[in-house]
Amino acid sequence: MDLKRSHYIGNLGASMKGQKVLVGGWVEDLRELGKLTFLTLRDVTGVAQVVIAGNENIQQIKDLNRQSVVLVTGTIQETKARDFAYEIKADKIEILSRAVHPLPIDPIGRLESNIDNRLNARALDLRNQRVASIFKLRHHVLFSIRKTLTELGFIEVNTPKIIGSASEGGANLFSLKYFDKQAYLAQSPQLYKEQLTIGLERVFEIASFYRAEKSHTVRHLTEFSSVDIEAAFMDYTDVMEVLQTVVTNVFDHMATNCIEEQKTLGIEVKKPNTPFTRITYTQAIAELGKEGISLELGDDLLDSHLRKLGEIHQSFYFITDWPMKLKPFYIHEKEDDATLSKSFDLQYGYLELSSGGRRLHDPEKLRSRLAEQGLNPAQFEDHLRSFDWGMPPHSGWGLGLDRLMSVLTQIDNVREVVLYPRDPERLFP
Ligand code: AMO
Repeated sequence: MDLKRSHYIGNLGASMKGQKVLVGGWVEDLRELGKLTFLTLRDVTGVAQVVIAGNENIQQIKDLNRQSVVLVTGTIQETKARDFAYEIKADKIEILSRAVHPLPIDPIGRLESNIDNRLNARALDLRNQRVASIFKLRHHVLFSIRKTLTELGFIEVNTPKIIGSASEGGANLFSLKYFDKQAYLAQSPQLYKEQLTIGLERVFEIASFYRAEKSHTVRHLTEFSSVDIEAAFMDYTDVMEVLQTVVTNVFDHMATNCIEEQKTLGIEVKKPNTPFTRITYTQAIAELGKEGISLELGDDLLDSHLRKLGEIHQSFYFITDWPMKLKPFYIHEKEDDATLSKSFDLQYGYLELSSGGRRLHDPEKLRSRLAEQGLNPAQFEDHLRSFDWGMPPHSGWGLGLDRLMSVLTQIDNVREVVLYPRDPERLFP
């Protein structure tokens, strides 16, 4: 049996009339019409109509279920079908794999399935073109982000996910037994990416990170994908520029490379205006005050507050200069007001997409900040050591890829844009 296909379906066309082809894929539909059977065949690039005549061939596919895998040898010919520009007249059909019915979901989407059933049968769910388009888009987004950061001089790195002590403080850590030791799953590459600036200056990582948060929202997962950068000799405003470029380049890339996917998803991405609006935390508090939400300086912005701000600022915007007390130990204070920090969040409406800032690079300051936040500096000694080896001033950010995908696809639930999402309830498949 020859498994080599001569073409992807996406590369076939009406201009190839008379040409012999060998195509393979999944049976999307099968209809008998008099002496002919029409088979709709889909591969990852597209869909084609196959016409089957002749007793032997028809007999062979008589009990064939949809979503079975077949190889078709045939000839391109004109068609009368409205939905197709050509059809393939089958000479030979080989059944490679039979789908067992009933299937757990209808991947074509004629019968609506709820998200839980779909995620339980995720591999099959991907046969739905809408779902497949999300992940084709995701691939393009990753490609664009890698391209932009590489062009800006960032080097892609891989840091450990099994770690011996917390990177972001003690809360929300998954712990695991590491032989006879205690280990944790990394919450972020924060400490590693900072250390790497002393040798590589500009680094980025795209990876999964883990948070043991029992959050049941459409934007939280226990395993999420993060794009992280860290850059020596950059201040927080410089890395905000980098973030804006990364995001707007994704829009440009999608506009030229993801036209089909946008059509399938029924969306049309529009490049956001630049520069992204910047408001300080203090301004945000004032804006909320005008809306009748009175907050003290220093209060955190809760979901309801961010929703109100999201009504005022509907696209991408930065909230900068957060109070130091709301920020992690590694964030640098502002020179002119030590109660405020050189930090920012990138928002899309109510949704926080990224946070970042300038980091402390003075080990003594870092030690006292750890202690102030109730963390034990002794547990960070491996990290603090590197600050004695020539630590440059540096800044960076972490961007939630799943949340960005949810913005780009205009799909609220991050579970839809992650292949096998993990949340407090979901550990399988
Ligand atoms: P932070 O904790 O704000 O910052 O995370 C950065 C971004 O990651 C995404 N994110 C999540 N997405 C889905 N589910 C989650 N549970 C989840 N947690 C976080 C968000 C968020 O904005 N080390 C810093 C970044 C830095 O300063 O470089 C950090 O981890 O989009």
